[in-house]
Amino acid sequence: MLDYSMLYPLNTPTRTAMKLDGMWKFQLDWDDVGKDEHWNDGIPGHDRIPVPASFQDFYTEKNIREFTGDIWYETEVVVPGFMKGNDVFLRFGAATHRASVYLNGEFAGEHEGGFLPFCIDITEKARYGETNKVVVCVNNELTETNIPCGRTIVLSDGRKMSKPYFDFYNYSGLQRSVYLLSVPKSSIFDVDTKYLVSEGSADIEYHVTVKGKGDVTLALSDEDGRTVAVSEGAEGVIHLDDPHLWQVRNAYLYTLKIELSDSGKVIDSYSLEIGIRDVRISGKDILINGKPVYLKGFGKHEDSDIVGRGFNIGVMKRDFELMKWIGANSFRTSHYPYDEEIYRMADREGFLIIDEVPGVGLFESLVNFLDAGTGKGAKSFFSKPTTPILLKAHLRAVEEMIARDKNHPSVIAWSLLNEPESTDENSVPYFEKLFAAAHDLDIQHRPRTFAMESNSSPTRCRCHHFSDFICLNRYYGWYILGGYEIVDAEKRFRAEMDEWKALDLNKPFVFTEYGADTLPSEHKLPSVMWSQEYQNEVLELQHRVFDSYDFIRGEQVWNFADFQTTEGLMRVNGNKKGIFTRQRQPKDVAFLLKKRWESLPLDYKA
Ligand code: GCB
Repeated sequence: MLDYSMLYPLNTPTRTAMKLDGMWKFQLDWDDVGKDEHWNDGIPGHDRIPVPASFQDFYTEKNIREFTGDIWYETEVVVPGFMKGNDVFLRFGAATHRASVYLNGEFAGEHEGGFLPFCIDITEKARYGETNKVVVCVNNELTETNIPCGRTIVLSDGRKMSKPYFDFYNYSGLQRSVYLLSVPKSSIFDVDTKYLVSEGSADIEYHVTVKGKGDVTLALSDEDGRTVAVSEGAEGVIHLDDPHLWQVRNAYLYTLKIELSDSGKVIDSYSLEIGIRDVRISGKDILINGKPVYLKGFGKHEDSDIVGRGFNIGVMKRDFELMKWIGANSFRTSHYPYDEEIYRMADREGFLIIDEVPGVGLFESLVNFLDAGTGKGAKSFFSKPTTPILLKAHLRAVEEMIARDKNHPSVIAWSLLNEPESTDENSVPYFEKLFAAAHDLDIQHRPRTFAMESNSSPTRCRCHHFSDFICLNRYYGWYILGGYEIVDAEKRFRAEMDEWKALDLNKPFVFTEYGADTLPSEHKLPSVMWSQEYQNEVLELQHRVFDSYDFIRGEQVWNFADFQTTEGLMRVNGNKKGIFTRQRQPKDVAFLLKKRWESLPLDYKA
């Protein structure tokens, strides 16, 4: 079990969550001297930078944008006197990829892994009623012992450089909100919920984990604030007749208010928004509340102008409006868990999420999106001496992701890896442990999967049997047989799908990636690769094939929007496979998708 609570930070009658966002002092550690020179006592310089944000895109100097190493932040916080007697934490939404935290010069804690929250306990170290100095040393170096995988090289002038084994820019820093959090000594530490939906009623099973002691009571209220059920005890089942179910694109959220009391006095209270729904795979069907669902949507990224991967509430709103406009019902959090606000919004809007851990780059290649399709670059990734260390970090991220996201009705599945080298014999024991952990950590036992690249073909992939539904990333007509050869791309694609069909897995298949790079400036008749016309042709080809196989139960196009990557021959200032531009305006293909998705019924092919 994690030693801190992953509950979303809320202000309640017993808890205080103060956002520390704003302009923080900022210093890059060019000469790697920060620790020796005791920057933990206070960082040098006068520069200030917004938190949350990626640090890279504010500056005009390339050396700053490409900086790899220790990135220091500092702020001051008054810890109010009323917090004394409570447990007090600094809660970081994420620090990419690892961080050490100091309070008033003293080391307070650290965390590895760049896309999930962590709490640093400052109860003992805080000066109550006074100003406290918070210093954070974030490090953004990529390694093969942490996810996402990559390496860090040293250039001839001594500078370090990030070499990701994945296709998104290594944005880093404090990219999500930071909170000062005060929680009672005895508190509600965690809650698990599970739903059994039947005709005209539902059972809500709950387990509350308490730190310290107290009596647990619960009250469930509907969207009008009316209490519809109450319960007592840390574990139990709430029965509801005629429940409002949480449905795809038609959400209904109840509020579960949990109180912890001692001798009749409330000592902690926490409210969770829940949606009553169950998720199951049965044969080729993905079932939500027993009804088959066809997934339509996107692989996304957290990525936008200026703030990079920093959470941007305005961009989030725009993205949901565009997804509604185009008729989507789902997305995958490729290739890392997103900011918690995004799941809360998906809960409210009725979108389905395939939640992905940052298990990307487990295929040693600097252009793995290209090499993966050809088999080039495969080097037995899971056979390295460092694999056990990587697995430990990976399992930890799975635990943190599930602890954080398990109560979101929008989250319908866990994706445990993206495009790993699952052709390596040694991938099998690695996958076994990941998939078992995901099963054990989630009382809802949501379906588990991983996204497979082309090299993981029906005959060569050794791990697809672990997946409860199969996710394929395929680029027929782009990396494979693009341009005038597209006619053969369709044949090759159908041949692969026939092989999958012959295996008769009796599982749903979802395309978690397909698409073509497209410059919004390019129109060409007849089409050429990179033109808007060609993007339409590639998607039409893919859709023809999808429509021919009844076991294909979802399509999530790559990508929702153009996004930043490392510079290189294959990327024109980023990946341009967006259906929307990075500024969130439609390319021509958006209208093609809108027409298709608005016409496909939710239970398509069932
Ligand atoms: C993939 C990767 C994704 C890349 C994409 C591409 O297979 O999963 O991260 O961005 O291909 O566009 O090459």
